[in-house]
Amino acid sequence: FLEKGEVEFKNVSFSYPESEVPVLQNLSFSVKSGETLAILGSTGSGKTSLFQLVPRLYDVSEGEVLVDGKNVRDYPIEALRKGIGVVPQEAVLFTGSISENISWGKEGAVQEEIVQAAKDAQIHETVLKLPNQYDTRVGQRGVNLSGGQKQRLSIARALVRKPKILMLDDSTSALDLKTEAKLLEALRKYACTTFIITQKISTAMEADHILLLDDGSIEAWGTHEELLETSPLYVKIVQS
Ligand code: DUT
Ligand code: MG
Repeated sequence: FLEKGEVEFKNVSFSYPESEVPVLQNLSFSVKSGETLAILGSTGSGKTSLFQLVPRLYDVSEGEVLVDGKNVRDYPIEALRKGIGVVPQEAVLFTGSISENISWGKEGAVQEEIVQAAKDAQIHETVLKLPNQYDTRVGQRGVNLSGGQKQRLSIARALVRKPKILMLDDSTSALDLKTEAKLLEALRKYACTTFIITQKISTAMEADHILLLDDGSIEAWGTHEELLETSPLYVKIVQS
C-alpha cells in the first residue's frame, strides 16, 4: 500500500477543527524508510495530535505531510490506513476472540501470521496461559486483561498487517524494560519506519532521532547524545 514508508513534515501547523488554538506550530522534519523516531514531550504538548496527521485522522491546517515524497492528501485513504499501523494511546479490544482481535482489519490473516505477530508483540506467552488460548474471548463478558496485555494485543494487531509505518502512542508505557527491549528487538525484522511516543529515555536512546515537543513546537531534534549537548529541556528530562 505504501512504497517505503518515508515521512516528511514540511512547515506543518495544526489546530483542531472546533478550535482556533494552534496545537502544532511550524513543524519540519523527515524520517527515512526503516528509521525510528522517538517523540517526547510533556502532557498536552501535541504528540498524539502529530501522529494523527500521518494516517489523516485529521488534516493539517497549514503545511504538508508527505509519505514517500507524496502529499498524504493525494493517497487513497485506504492506502494510508492499510500501510500505517497506528497503536492508539488507549488500547481498544473488541468483543471476540484473541485471534479475532489481532486479525481485525486484516482480512484473510492465517493463524500462523497471528501467532507470529503475537510473539513479536510479546503477548504469545500470556495467550498460551489463557483458558482457550487464541480462542479465548476478550472484551465484554470475556477474560480481563491488564493494561499492558491490552497494549501488546493492540501492537500485535498492527504488526499482523506488516505496516510500512508503525506508530506507537505510548504503547509500551505499561511494559517492564526487559519486555520492551524484546519488543523493540522483534520490531527490527519488520523494517518499518517507526514513530514511538514515549516517556522513557531508555526507549528514546535507541531511536535514530528524537523529537522533543514543547507546547506544539519542536524544542529539539537529534540523537540522544546531540540533545544532551543542545537541549537544556532534554537534559532536565534525563535528570528527572
Ligand atoms: N486537543 C484538542 N482536541 C482534541 C485533542 C486534543 O483540542 O481532540 C488539545 C489538547 C492539548 C493539545 O490539543 O492542548 C495537544 O493534545 P495531544 O493529545 O496531542 O497531547 P499529547 O502530547 O499527546 O498529551 P498526552 O501526553 O497527555 O497524551
Ligand atoms: Mg497523547
